[in-house]
Amino acid sequence: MMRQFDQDCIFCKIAKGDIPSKIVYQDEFVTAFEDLSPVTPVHILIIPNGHYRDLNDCGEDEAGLLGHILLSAAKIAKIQGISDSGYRVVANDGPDAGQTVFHLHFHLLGGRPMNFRSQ
Ligand code: IU
Repeated sequence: MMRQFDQDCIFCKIAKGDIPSKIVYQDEFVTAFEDLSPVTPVHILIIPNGHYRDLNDCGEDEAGLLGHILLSAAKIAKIQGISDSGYRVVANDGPDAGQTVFHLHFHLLGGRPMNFRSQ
């Protein structure tokens, strides 16, 4: 069962289309849009359409949804032309990771070489 819309959440509004964004992929379960402050040439955010705060807010019921998000990341990477050059999928969960928006999201990063230990 998909979680409900949170009227105070900016990413819920983006998924619903109430706030404009550059959506690059959308289906029944997820929405993917360009990050407003990209750190790499390709920087897409992939979010579940339902509201989950972070990974801690997910349980076994979300196993399928989380798998779908990762498969969507691979699909979007292909659409963006970074499948072969490579890409990173990152979730910042909680304060030490620097999470700033509390609607679960995965960063799809690519288009240039990245160093895991410096960023
Ligand atoms: P976080 O650190 O994983 O929580 O990053 C949130 C990201 O959401 C960050 O890269 C922002 O640039 C991005 N973002 C956005 O693209 N559009 C928005 O309206 C808001 C944040 I608020």
